[in-house]
Amino acid sequence: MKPLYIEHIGIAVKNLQEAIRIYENLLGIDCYKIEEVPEQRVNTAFFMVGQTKIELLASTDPEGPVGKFIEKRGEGIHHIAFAVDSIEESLTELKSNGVSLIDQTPRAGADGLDIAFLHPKSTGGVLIEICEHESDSKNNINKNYGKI
Ligand code: CMX
Repeated sequence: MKPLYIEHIGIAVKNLQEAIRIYENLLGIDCYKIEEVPEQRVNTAFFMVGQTKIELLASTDPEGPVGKFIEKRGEGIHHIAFAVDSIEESLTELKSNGVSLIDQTPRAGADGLDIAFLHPKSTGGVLIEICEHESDSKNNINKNYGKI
């Protein structure tokens, strides 16, 4: 895969409103979005720090991925997300390099992104997400070139 930049860092929290207050106080910037992602059983809150976001994740279900994570490991960094120009190509390449994929194909994630997760068992114990912005995507660049 060719990472373009760190798109976001996901942080598991118990109480979203409390964590938003902590991060607003810490960073001196406002949370720009709160979004529920029902398929992932989380509520999320976003802060923009340069080109990278901080994504706070609060579980809506103790049996969801973040609920289980907090039960086992407590609050803290949950995942790191790299922006790539093509998720499909990255997944194919990662798979052929022996990386274990949680998502075999891209799916819709929070904040309008297409995303896919890689299994922490094959990434040194860190849950990695790859994601694609329309503006970064190869297809989009090609489309734009086509218009010039
Ligand atoms: N980072 C590192 N390791 C993690 C982890 C994480 N975030 N979450 C779980 N693990 C580890 C566990 O500690 C456990 O390790 P041990 O076997 O050494 O104890 C192992 O992975 C298996 O964990 P588990 O509790 O049995 O959980 P599951 O196997 O049911 O699921 C995982 C683990 C990563 C496959 C699952 O959480 C998943 O599919 N995650 C991707 C989706 C996700 O995280 N969504 C929430 C964020 C959504 C968003 O950003 O919008």
